[in-house]
Amino acid sequence: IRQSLSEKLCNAIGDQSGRVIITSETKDKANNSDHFIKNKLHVWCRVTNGQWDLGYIQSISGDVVCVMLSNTDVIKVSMEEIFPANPNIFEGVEDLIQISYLNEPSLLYNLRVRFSKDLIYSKAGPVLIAVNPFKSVQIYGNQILSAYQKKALDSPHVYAVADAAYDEMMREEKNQSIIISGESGAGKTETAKYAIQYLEALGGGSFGVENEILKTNCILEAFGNAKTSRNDNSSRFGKLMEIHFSAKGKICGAKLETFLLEKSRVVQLSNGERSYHIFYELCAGASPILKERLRLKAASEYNYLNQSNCLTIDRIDDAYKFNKLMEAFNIVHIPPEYQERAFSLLAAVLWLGNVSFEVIDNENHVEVVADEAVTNVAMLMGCNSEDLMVVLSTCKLQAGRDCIAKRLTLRQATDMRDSLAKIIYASLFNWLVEQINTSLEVGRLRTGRAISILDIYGFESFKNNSFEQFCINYANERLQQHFNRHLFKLEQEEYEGDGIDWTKVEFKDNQECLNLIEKKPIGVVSLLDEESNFPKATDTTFANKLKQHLKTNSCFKGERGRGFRVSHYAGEVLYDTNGFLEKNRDPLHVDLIQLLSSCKCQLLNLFPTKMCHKSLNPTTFSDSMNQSVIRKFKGQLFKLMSKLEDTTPHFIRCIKPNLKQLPGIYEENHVLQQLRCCGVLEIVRISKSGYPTRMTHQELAVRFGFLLLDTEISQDPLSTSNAILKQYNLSHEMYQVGYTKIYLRTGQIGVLEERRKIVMRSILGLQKKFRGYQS
Ligand code: AD9
Ligand code: MG
Repeated sequence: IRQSLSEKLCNAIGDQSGRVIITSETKDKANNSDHFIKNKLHVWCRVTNGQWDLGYIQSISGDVVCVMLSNTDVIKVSMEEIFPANPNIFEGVEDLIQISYLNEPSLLYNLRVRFSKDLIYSKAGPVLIAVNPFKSVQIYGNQILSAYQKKALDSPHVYAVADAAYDEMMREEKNQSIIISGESGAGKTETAKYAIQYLEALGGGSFGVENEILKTNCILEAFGNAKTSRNDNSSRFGKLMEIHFSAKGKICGAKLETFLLEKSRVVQLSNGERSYHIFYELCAGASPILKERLRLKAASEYNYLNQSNCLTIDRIDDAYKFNKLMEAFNIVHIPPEYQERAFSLLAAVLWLGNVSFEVIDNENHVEVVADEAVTNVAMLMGCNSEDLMVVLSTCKLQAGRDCIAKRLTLRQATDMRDSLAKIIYASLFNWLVEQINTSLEVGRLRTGRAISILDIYGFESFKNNSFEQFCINYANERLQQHFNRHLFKLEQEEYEGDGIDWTKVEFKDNQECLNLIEKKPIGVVSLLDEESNFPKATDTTFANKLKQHLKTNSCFKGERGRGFRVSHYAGEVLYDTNGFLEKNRDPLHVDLIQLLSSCKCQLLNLFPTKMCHKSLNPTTFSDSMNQSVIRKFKGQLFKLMSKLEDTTPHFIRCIKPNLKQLPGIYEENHVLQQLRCCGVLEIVRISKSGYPTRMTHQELAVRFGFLLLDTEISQDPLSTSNAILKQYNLSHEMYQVGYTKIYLRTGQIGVLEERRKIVMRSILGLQKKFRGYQS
């Protein structure tokens, strides 16, 4: 059926790659409209609102095609707007490479058909596509999990990806990675959890840590996730979970690495967004005794939380989540007294936001209003409230040998207060990660076997985009390059290097955008650092520098004032440089450090950090050995990428079907944009025409060469391989012979193995007969 339909369509309208081609023959046929209409060619047709509809070609005149749509309307469109549609038997296939006519509407339709049946997973060659269902789907849990484990199920699933990674790790003794990407709200964090769930079930049983890994997620999400306008549970940090396995394949430990937490969220929120979940969970779920001890009020009483007109999330019970968090704390062995210290610090942060200032002179200098807010902060931090008030309203200046105190203006004092809140929160987050790591490290052995699961914050484009979005999108560009390198570049380079016939598949390279960001000496990162080191620089001078130096890069567009645009792989983003310099410098005021080290109990016990050992000479310095935030982040990303390069990657691409975060809605244009930016069509094309199995000539000869006659075994490996393939009667389109390897199309290794088995069986049969004859 497939062949006859193919021939029919190819003759008249399309080529295998999907773009409609009108050959002279088809033009002749077009003139003979009777014939054409009789054939009623089935096509996808782009209708006025940009959507695709199925229809039948009625006639063709020049470049204009008349198509009868499914609702019987007849429209005229240009050739550019139609693509051959696939016969029904290809509807909703598991792997997009099975689609006969590859084009965007066919891919979109195939995923839509699957999505409507709750088949949220599909394959695009080696990549798993996961379309977020935004509802609970009955495809997880022990039964399904064990079916994948027993290989009784093999349809596309995150479990199948985890299973393949595990098998490969055990077989090849090579570290693996599961790299999950997609825009904000596409489902990365959920997918990562299912992958971990599978590995926990597969590798459980010996060391006991396996139950802890998933539980740590609950803690990390409480402290590192928040509601944004894109996702009610948006990760505001990146994480790499490395799970270690013993030689027998049992989980023997895990290590968590996190990347750049969005600190600004603690003090500043956009309308409709929330701060970190933990604040609301604590306010809603703390017991009356704990509330009393923390002087805790309702979330609505705190300025840091009530500024955005959003205190709750639909269908989320913060108090219930708080109880779950307490359970998780116990599972990872955080002792109750430390739990309470952590809660005290959270309450201190909340009360800090309520600390207010009174202007006392014409120059806008302030003093702290001595109310319950400031006394509560001091009590919760374990410091003297007088000292706290001094630190929040003055700064010490070195004048020769003397140190004089200077009053702060309202703006400076507010910044100082917010800065303290951010330090406390970020340190608390880092401390938690340390606690989790200590707990997960039990039994960690250096076996060389590990699977790393990467879940970072997805690509973001808001109405207002600042330094945080810049960092998040930069990380996504790096990840996209890793994806491109493995799926397009390395694969094709291997074909070309080994001298096989190969028509290059073009893909959207994002090198130009990465150059814009990180090229030395002039890229956004280095210009940002340069300006950050220059005391007189402002966000406007920074924006001007960008415009002056980067205008030749095609991914850059300067805007009036402080804005600039970047064409990212996933779309264009307009950034506002307001706050870039300050956030990049991330100054840590000496007075704050001194205050923190004076705190009697909680803080110092919790954070024996490097910050206390630093020289106290300069009045401010940046976090972590004077490195700017972006430089440190860039360093982390480079380290991450080189770590991933040492693993065999398994890619999962999450797709967000609609912006409303609702089930059952499949917005074609939005899905298409995501499929385009990660090059799904091109991946399918490469996989379809590519050669996923490869063996060296030597390997081929050892496994399949036993049938060759001596005369056919040549010194030249190429000729030996050719002789073997001839013996096994493999058709020419199914393989290519390279200088060093033989390249086989999908499924061909199975054909070879099957033929080998038949030959082996008949040889054994002959031997038996021969022996019988002899005896
Ligand atoms: V972000 O970049 O951290 O802002 P993610 O991580 O890509 O984003 P997340 O995993 O948080 O998105 O998914 C968003 C929401 O989609 C979840 O809170 C779930 O409500 C929903 N979701 C995602 N995947 C699934 C799933 N497999 N089944 C059911 C899902 N719901
Ligand atoms: Mg996430």
